[in-house]
Amino acid sequence: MSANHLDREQKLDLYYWMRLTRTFDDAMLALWKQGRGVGGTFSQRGHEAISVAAGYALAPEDVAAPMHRDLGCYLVRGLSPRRIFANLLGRETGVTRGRDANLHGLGDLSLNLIGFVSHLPQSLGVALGVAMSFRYRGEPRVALTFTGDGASSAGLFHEVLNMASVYNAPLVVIVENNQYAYSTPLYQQMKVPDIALRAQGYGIPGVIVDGNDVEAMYSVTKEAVERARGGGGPTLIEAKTMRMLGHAIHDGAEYVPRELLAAWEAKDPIRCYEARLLAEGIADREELDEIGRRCEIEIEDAIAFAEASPWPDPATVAEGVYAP
Ligand SMILES: Cc1ncc(C[n+]2csc(CCOP(=O)(O)OP(=O)(O)O)c2C)c(N)n1
Ligand SMILES: [Mg+2]
Repeated sequence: MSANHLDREQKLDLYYWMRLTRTFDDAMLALWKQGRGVGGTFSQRGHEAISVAAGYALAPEDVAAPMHRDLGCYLVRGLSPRRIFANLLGRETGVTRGRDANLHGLGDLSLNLIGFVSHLPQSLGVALGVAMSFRYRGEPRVALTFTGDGASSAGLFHEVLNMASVYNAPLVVIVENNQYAYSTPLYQQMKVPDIALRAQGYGIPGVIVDGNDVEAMYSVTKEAVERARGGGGPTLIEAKTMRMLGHAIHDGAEYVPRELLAAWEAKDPIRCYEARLLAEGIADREELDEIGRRCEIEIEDAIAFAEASPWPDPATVAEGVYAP
């Protein structure tokens, strides 16, 4: 049986984590529209298969450095919806104790999760540092990180992949090619159609995968993770998907052609996986609905917990910083 094989329980797990991510996202956007949010927030719609499968392909001892579309990875790796919602609502019980009310800063080193610092693509340099530390210490562990199509045109992307290649670092870089960087379409910021082509310039594997197909995503990520663990060096994975809503909550994305969105809507990662699970007899409609209900209950509980949580005490503002 191949290392990438998924049994029934694992398939239903992937479905559950994607549904939980979508339920969280829908509830978050609704809260913001009701004026109950704090700060800005980024929709995850369309990215669920990528972030969930990547998180699922890692071993607990591996390290993930997710970005702003990777709520699914944070959830799969063990950050509870309660702590994330409390963070979004700026409460003391959130991951950053009210310091950063966003999908940023969700790091928890006890879960081998590095918080996202917002500047793009800085997570790549951090993840490379983590991977190099594993190499120096001879630990069979892997660092995995994510970046966007836009961020992949920034200088650090090149420096990280080149250095990772030269030093054979156990690093996996996933580019979430969602066709847009803010309002800039891909073709206006690079002249090659596939970001994975860039891997050739570093002498490492560059893999293109359908980012809306959770099992394909799991398979290529798992393969890259195990290659890195076995001393085979880094892999660049380009996951093709579509950002189905605006860049962030404030952005109506009027600049995105409606036909493009309609074409991708038909490839919705969760609905497509549902159809597959049903067709393969992995689950029936009732079981999938039951998973959906579980997700609703968890997210309702997380919101209630976050809204009932205290605001941070201003007297503690200097805690958790290096130079108070
Ligand atoms: C250095 C830096 N410049 C600008 C920004 C503001 N910014 C945040 S996300 C973003 C677009 C990123 O596009 P992409 O890399 O394609 O990721 P996506 O949001 O589409 O997932 C920009 C310009 C930033 N966070 N960091
Ligand atoms: Mg993008």
